[in-house]
Amino acid sequence: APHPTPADKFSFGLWTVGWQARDPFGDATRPELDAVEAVHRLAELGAYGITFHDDDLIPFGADAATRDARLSRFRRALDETGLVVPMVTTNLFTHPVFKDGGLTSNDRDVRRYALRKVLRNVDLAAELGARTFVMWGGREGAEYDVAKDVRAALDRYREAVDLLCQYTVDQGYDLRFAIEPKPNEPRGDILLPTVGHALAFIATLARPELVGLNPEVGHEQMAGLNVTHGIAQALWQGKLFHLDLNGQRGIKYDQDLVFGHGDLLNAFALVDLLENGGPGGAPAYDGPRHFDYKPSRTEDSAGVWVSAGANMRTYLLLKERAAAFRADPEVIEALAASRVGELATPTLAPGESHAGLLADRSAFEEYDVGAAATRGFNFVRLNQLAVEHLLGAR
Ligand code: 3MF
Ligand code: MG
Ligand code: MG
Ligand code: MG
Repeated sequence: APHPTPADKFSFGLWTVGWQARDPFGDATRPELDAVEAVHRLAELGAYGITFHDDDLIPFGADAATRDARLSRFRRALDETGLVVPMVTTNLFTHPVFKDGGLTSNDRDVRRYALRKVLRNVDLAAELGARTFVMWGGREGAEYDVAKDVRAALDRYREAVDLLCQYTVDQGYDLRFAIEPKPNEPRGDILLPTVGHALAFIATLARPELVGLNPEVGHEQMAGLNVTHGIAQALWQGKLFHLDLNGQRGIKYDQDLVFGHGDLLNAFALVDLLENGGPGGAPAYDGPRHFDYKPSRTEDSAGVWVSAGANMRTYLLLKERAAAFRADPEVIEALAASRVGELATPTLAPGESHAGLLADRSAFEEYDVGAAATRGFNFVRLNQLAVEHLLGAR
């Protein structure tokens, strides 16, 4: 089986392997993980990057001496291993002060405090060389429709993102923001719940070019949506700045399973899109392959590293399988029989206007609707070939 190397650009959140498995019904099942150990272990497994929330690395409210000590130990581990920090994010959800959100809390003082917390972390992100700053607004939402003015909340969200963009421009930082949509959990309803909502929001910003998306596989699936379609649209709009790979089985609580341990066929299509979906079959995305999963509560500390390795292994196996699928002459023939490539041909002829279309009798008056309606598209055969490649049967 393929072995991960830094060239594969795999990265992990410090909060993923560091999750102690505390859930709403039970206590932690694992001891705390030292960030320095996380860096070394991930490097040994072949990862290239580590990401974090401010509070993952520096305890909330830590004094300056503690902050400096934590940061210098972490930097030393990065230097020793060559691991990089491609992305940084802010925790605006754990502390009780954020119980009604950070950037969109009804309480204006909380909003000002939240913005200061983000700005401080933007400085740290730039200092560590991160290129992407993720914003997941887990507490930006509501349980009660009458308790949140959604239009005012979106005004405040936009005000915050516009300020952050202005700040990075004024500081000369080489940093872009990536909004991470999620439909619910921990709030009953979260603002910007899906890729589509976030894309529409970004279009209203002062500097839309500085803001894109960090879609998470499980989050779109929690909304019953096809994440591969969502990511394809983000790519189409030039907005796939980063992504969170993991697994989710259906519309239920946020499972954060290992990538591929949810909808495997959809994961296959996603890897195929990322790796082979660019012009001429080149990769469509060159950013970090970032995992945001949780080692299940049943696993001990050794199991954490087995599960971390499983994410990368599954990704590389899917990449191999997708390459074999694309190279198979029978698949090439089946794709043609399904006319998949024909969709790339513009519907109008070069330079043709509505007048040309209206004058084309073959398009309507003489079109054999009956014959076209009878013809099958052969999609099931094509999908079966994908399944057989995925199963290693071809
Ligand atoms: C929650 C998440 C978050 C975000 C993280 C990155 C705690 O469901 O997915 O993880 O990914 O905040 O910004
Ligand atoms: Mg998540
Ligand atoms: Mg999740
Ligand atoms: Mg996530």
